[in-house]
Amino acid sequence: MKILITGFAPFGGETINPSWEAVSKLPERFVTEKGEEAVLARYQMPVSYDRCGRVIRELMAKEVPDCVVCVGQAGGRMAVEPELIAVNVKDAPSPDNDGVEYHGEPVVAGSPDGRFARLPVREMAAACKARGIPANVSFSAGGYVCNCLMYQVLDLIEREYPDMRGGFIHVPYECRQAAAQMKVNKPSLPLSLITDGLLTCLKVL
Ligand code: PCA
Repeated sequence: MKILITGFAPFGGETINPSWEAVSKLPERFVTEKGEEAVLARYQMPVSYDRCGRVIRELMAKEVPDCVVCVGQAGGRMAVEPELIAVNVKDAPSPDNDGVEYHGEPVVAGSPDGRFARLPVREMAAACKARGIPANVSFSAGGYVCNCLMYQVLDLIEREYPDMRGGFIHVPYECRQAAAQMKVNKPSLPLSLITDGLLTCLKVL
């Protein structure tokens, strides 16, 4: 099984993004719970509403994976969170890394309001918890670039790659980020645990 996995570049004044830190530390090959050999193709995504869709479309065409798993930082969350659904809206108070803001525009005009992940999100969260890693199924990926990317992956799968699976996992700050922001008491997990959580999710595939 080939898995295309992405993490994001840093944004919002951070110098690291735990999604990319963790994705880049995942082993390139591993065996899933079902005993299947899995190989990863890893890429960093730009924090850009307008560019992320083009980049993922090119990567999906180039790699033709069995499964696409995109990962992003959700500062303030406390657990590894597979996302259940992406919504067809771009809406966030902050600009992306290109300085672009959206306030209510659709991700893909004319497409459905929401698209469900094509990943075993409940099994992923349960497998993490069984290993002692905080995890939950999340019911909202937000309205910023992560949701925008997730929606486009699922829209592409629906239209062009019916046999592909795909979805999104949000991860909390890692401890280095929380240490740098101690004034605001943000929750965080050690990078090793975030990486282990992602691998645990992937092994459920
Ligand atoms: N998190 C942001 C975008 C990039 C990232 O890592 C989000 O949750 O939308």
